[in-house]
Amino acid sequence: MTNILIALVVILTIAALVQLVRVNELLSEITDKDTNAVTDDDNKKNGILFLLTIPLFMGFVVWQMVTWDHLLLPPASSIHGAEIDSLMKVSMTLILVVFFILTPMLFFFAYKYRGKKGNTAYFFSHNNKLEIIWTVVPTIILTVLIVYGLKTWDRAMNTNFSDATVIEIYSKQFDWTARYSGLDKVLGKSNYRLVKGKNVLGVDMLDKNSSDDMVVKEVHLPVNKPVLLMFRSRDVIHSAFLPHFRVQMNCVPGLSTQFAFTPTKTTAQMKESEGDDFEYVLLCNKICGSAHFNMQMKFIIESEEDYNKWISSQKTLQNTLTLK
Ligand SMILES: [Cu+2]
Repeated sequence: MTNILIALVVILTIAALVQLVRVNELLSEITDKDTNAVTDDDNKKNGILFLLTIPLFMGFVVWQMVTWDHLLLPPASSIHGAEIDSLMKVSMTLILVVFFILTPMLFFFAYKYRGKKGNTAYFFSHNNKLEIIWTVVPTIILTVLIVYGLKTWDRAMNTNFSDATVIEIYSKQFDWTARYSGLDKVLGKSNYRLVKGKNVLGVDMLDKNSSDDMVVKEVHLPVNKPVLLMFRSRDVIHSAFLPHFRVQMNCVPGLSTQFAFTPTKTTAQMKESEGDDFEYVLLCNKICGSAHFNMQMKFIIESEEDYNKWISSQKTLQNTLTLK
């Protein structure tokens, strides 16, 4: 029923528009005037509308920035994240300065140089000085930004993780599972063919590195210690996203990807500044299916002492898979 009503409204609107055009044509025949001709008066009205757009539009932009500022992420909780934040700040400042100068100019010129009978445009074919300025200035600014961006990217992706805690992050529709590499810091081999019963990650228990691995549903990490996350996917492409640490990496079936970073603030510290219900969370940032929105896992950053207490209370795979 609703669809029929919508179709009816669309048809009637089109019919009304056609009739309006027809009326316009008849009018111009009766009065012998071209009703479509643009007059000075029309140009002036449009020019004033352009002028009014400047305070209204710019005011709306500023209002949005102030009103929705609290929805932005808090400052990064990782070493490389702070550098990414600085890069973002520099880029946004440049963009906003240019935006706030150029946009009012655009609308003001539309008003100032509006059409007027008898007005002709000033003609010049070439200006070397202008061309040099609008080529050289953006080139320098963009080169600086790109080199700065590449260096930040390089430092974020090429960290020293030789003494990092190694954790596998395993994704499937629609949840995450983590596997700690245990005392040997080496993850046991795995194969999707071995996924069966309790062995949800398909860990190869014949590999000697597997026995001390620990499978958990909540990741704990010591603060200020590097961690290396190794991603795997069982079914489709997922994207591991840890917004507070500025970490994101695709999880691709059949391909191993990784990301190393160092958390700098504990969950308790974040609760102090962001409120009691704050939690670090790992989200999926690739629309991977119907329950994609609910694909998340808690990350807890704590003191080394608390972390050691927690990790020593976890069961190894040797205990959970082989004893039964
Ligand atoms: Cu997903």
